[in-house]
Amino acid sequence: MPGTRFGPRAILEASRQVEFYDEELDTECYRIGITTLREIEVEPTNLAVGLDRLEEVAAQLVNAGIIPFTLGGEHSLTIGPVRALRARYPELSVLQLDAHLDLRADYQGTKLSHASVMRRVRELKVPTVAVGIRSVSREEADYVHAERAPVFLAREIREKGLPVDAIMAKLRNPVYVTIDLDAFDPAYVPGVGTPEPGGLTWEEGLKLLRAVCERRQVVGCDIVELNPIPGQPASDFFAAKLANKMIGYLGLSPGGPPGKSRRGSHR
Ligand SMILES: [Mn+2]
Repeated sequence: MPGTRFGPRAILEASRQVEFYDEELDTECYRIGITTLREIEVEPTNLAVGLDRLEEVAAQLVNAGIIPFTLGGEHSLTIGPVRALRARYPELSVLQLDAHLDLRADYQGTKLSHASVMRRVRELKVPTVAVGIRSVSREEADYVHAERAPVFLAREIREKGLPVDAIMAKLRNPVYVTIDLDAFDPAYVPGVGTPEPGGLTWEEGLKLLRAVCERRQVVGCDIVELNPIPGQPASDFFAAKLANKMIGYLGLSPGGPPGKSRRGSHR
């Protein structure tokens, strides 16, 4: 379903309804220090230029000690900030929450497709760890097998619970977190480009995101693939609240937010 270009605006609109105070963290998440940049204009006919621009902006933020947090938009955008962070952190790895592996060599005639973004990330020698997967092509299955890429299937998480320690063991430091909203069950987030049944719960997602922020330095993240459904704001609000939660968890990262001393009030 097309329409993810309306995602970022819908998240910002919905964010007005999110409580500042977070009962889990006993803090107002924004106090970590946040600012919202203007939308980056991307010509649909020239995605490569838009991604270069996004990389450029992310690099400026990273050099200024700021964590780039990108709202999408198509999952293809992830390559921009990851390129910028890879240049700064050679040990970077990526935690991917997603229904799909996005590991195709190319898709519909382009290498910059949302369906091949993680393949592009791995070509930068950045290891990726995929969680929530439940839709895989034969090509991707073969690739995962050959590359021994770590994949945590949604079905196994449903049966045995979320293996937080096993997931964390696959991640180096620092970490970039990419959240494709279709990782979550469409019962929670029906407004995505490609809804797939059998996804993660809200609680599982938060548990994993908190764990990665507590145990690794998270240097960048994104929330992508929101495709707002007019008159049905649940998905938009889900994404906005998730962004707020993630901002709160970033304050738990070892060393805290870059450029600032760690706040002592977190539990
Ligand atoms: Mn994806």
